[in-house]
Amino acid sequence: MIQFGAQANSGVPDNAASLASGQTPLAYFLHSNGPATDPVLHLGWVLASISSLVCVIIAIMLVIGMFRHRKREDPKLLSAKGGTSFVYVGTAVSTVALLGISVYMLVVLARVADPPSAPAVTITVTAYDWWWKVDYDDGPSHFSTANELHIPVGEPVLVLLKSADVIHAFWVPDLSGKTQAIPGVINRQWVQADRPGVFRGQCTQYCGVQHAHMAFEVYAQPRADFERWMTAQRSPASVPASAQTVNGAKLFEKRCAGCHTVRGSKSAGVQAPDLTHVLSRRLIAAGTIVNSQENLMDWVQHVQEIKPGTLMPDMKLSPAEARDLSAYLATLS
Ligand code: HEC
Ligand SMILES: [Cu+2]
Repeated sequence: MIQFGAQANSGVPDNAASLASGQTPLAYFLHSNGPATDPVLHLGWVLASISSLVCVIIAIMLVIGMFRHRKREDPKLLSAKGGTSFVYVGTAVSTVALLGISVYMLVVLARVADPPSAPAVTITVTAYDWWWKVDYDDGPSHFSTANELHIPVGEPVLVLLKSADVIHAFWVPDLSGKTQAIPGVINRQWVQADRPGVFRGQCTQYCGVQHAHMAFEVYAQPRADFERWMTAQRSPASVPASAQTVNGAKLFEKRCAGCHTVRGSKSAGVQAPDLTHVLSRRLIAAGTIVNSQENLMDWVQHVQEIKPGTLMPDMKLSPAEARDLSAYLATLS
């Protein structure tokens, strides 16, 4: 059966293994690895410190008040006069503090609203129940992948966010703020990574039964590696050569092409992840399982056990069909 959280396959940055599927993305929400999240993280710490300080001051005053009043029964203490100056000072201090915090928050908002310079890459991300379509480039060099964003390290990247069905939200705690993907609207969110690595993202707007299994990964790579990845993804799938892969391709056209595309073949479905280079992905089904030859076939035949309710049906295959299809999928690297 499926191995949840198994080790990564090859060709991915170093810390990929430590981010094996199944690990909670929210464990990273107090980390920042880029300029789109640094100011927000600092703001969070400043607000948390101020709130803690206020709690401590109130607690101390409460304790002092309790003991002072208990000792003396001086009617003057209870008169309004002694308290009013304190109320004035208290109001003035909190007004100044709250105004200061508001200004600081507006400054932070302005700093994270737009990238500091023109984006180096623009990626269109479309949220589906329950996976992410990721489109690079317009025109002839266009290609599409799923649940995986690759970006060059140290460069601002613009993400245009769309939704194909309901409202979802895009969030990579390490790299970006949270932005909703709304049907009929194109929202903008920028991401930038200061160091190479794999950063987990997650849908953060409840969108139906498999919302929890709607994760993705951002691969921040040095420019040269990023370019290599782009070039590999742009190429169409290799043409099946052996009898078995030819049979597998035919089966794919018959059973899978209504939903899936493999560029370079006749399969051109648009309702599901593009499978042209499915083997190049570390995880499948929006972070649900690790990608491997065995898991792929397990997925195809037992989808509804692995991700119940998802919009792909269990595919009933004879053992011979499964072998042919598996051989064909193995060519989609
Ligand atoms: C009715 C439409 C439909 C059909 C038919 C279909 N699929 Fe899918 N498939 C989907 C959808 C939708 C997803 C995304 C599921 C998710 O992640 O929740 C998916 C996901 C996948 C994935 C995971 C891709 C990734 O990167 O996460 C693979 C592999 C896959 N399908 C293979 C197949 C194969 C092989 C066939 C034919 C035997 C097939 N599918 C038939 C709709 C379909
Ligand atoms: Cu969701």
